[in-house]
Amino acid sequence: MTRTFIICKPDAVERGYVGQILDRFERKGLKLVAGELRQVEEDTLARHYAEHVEKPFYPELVAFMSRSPAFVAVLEGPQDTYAIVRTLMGPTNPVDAPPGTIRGDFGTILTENLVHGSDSPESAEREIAIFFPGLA
Ligand code: 3AN
Repeated sequence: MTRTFIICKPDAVERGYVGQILDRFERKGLKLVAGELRQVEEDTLARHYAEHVEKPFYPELVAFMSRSPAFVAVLEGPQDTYAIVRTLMGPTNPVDAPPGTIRGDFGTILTENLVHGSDSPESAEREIAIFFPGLA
């Protein structure tokens, strides 16, 4: 089995889409192995988004991600779970996200794009260790 890390971001919680987002992953055949509604603090975001800390959009990203609780979770599937999740999410920019994907169906804004999913097995391992150290 392989695991990946997801975040239903504050916009998804505020708009009431967490259930529908999890439903898509579960219908696909992925299993929820951990999950919690959690206020994500700035120092945790700096670790999670280490590759973006110097980017011009980082302050806006942190302000958004910490404005209200997010639903953080770990999903499990037989193989390539991170890639399956990324396919269901759609591209980062909702402008490019096709209908049928989470971002394509629910999103219009680049920063407020509803969901995060680890972008590789290595990222999944690193991010699970940050958010669910007991699972690592
Ligand atoms: P993804 O979430 O698709 O893996 P990343 O890791 O490149 O995308 O970006 C992390 C988050 O940062 C995105 N989900 C989005 O909210 C925000 N972001 C990425 N690029 C930009 C950008 N050019 N302008 C504003 N926000 C951005």
